[in-house]
Amino acid sequence: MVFQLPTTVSSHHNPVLQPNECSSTLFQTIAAPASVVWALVSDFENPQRYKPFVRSCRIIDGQANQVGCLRRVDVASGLPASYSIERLEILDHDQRIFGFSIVSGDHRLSNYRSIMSLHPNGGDETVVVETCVIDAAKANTKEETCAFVDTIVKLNLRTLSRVAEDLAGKAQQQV
Ligand code: A8S
Repeated sequence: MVFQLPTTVSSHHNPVLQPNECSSTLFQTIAAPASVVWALVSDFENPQRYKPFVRSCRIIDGQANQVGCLRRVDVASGLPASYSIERLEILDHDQRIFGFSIVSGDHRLSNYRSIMSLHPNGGDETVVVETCVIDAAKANTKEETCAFVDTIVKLNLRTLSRVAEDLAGKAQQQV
């Protein structure tokens, strides 16, 4: 089935870019209901549930899962960074839209922000769309920065798919 992005979210996935910014939009189809996928995506306090590089996470400012709160994410060793401070920007439970930005850390990603939207796609299938925008000014080249971010986001989405499908399968067995 060809997926048509609803107009209600199209502006989130077609950002207007400054000359020093790059963006990418990735799609992932998941064989699990949107409610199951949303439970994972919207849990700002626990990105390690589906992000394979995240070692631990804790809320360091504000109330968990309230827009404006900050989390500290510690990542696995072997990566070019060890931690990242991130702000919850959008949490729309009705439209299933989630957004966060990276505000600091010991990495070279400058002004990174990401928006994910979830779309039920018939049956028990969900399409996840993630768009991230990043400032390439301070980092290496635009292409290198984008390729690095793309690799991580792709892996996150693939893991999200596996974890959500696992959860959905287990829920079925209990019926
Ligand atoms: C996300 C997206 C990204 C996370 C990157 C791009 C990161 O957590 C990792 C390595 C880094 O060098 C930067 O959705 C940073 O989490 C895995 C620590 C921010």
